[in-house]
Amino acid sequence: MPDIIDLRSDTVTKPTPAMRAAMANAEVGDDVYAEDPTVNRLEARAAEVFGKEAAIFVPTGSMGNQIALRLHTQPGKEVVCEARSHVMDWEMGMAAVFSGCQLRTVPGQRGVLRWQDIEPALSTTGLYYRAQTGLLWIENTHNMAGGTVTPLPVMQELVAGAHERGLPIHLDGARVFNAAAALGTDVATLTRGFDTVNFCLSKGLCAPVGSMLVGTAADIARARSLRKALGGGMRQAGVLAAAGLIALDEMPARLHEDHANAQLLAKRLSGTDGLSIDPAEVETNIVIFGTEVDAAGFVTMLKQAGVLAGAVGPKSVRLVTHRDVDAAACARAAEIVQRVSLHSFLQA
Ligand code: TLP
Repeated sequence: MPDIIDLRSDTVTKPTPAMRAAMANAEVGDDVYAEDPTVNRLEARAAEVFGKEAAIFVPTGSMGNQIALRLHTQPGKEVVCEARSHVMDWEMGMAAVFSGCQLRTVPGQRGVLRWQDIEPALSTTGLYYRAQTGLLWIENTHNMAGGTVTPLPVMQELVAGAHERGLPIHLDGARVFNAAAALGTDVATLTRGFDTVNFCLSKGLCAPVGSMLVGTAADIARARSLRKALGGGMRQAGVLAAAGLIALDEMPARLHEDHANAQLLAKRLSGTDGLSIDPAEVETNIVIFGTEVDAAGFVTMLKQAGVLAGAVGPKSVRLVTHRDVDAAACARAAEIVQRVSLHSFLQA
């Protein structure tokens, strides 16, 4: 049996040896009483790194996002987001369930929304017979568009536009460190002005569990009760936060390796019969290519050949690079994808 190359997601990364050691030795307490010193340190550090007043540790990115959505809205409001954003595709309709809101989606250019795309979708006139916009929602990098990056001037334009209209703006920054690495900037600069930012420790940053929501002290204080309402009040969570601190401080510096491996994959796959991919469109660690055959069937064949990938559309397949798959394994994965493509192409 060849080794399996797992490119389904960067969520599959295992904690590093340094993380495991820190977890074993973590100082802990009951975090529902705010008595876990390691969680408290992680929250203080996250706020500092993002230049915000406060932060809260949550079990998942989905929970961080849903807490933010509830913080900024009231039932009956609209949340304007990109058409294929995670909150739309993968968060189980929770905007409606937990916050009583509906999503108004706007297609971006390869996932990137500009103010000119958003403005016509806003409803802020106060008309009594029209649901009003309550929140703007941006995703950077954009997952389903293939890890695309919203550049700094666009981020600034979105913040300015939102605030001019009196609207809060949230960033689903699950992979915001990838965006910052691709742009050669830091996350505090990239997210300046956003009312809240959610980012994940458990994706490319390799922590086993956890995300952070950062924002004002008042919002994060309210977020604590919303987290508890969702069942996210953890007890000796310092064992997780210990890994999170390493994820936050040490792992962003290596993300460019994942980006280089994604380029390697894209370049090797471009020009393969039966596949469509433009390496110039791969900006971070996510590679989405088109297939001529059914994507789910293609993914099954890939699995049999030793590569795990994800079908993200009827004819599109996603590969995500991460720390646990090095350049040699990515090169091997590219060969396998090409072989499977040729096989399915000949069969079709
Ligand atoms: N993304 C996962 C899947 O849910 C699709 C992945 O494998 O990429 N925002 C964004 C942009 C995300 O990509 C994800 C997870 C989340 C939020 C949710 O994070 P978790 O999985 O921690 O709830």
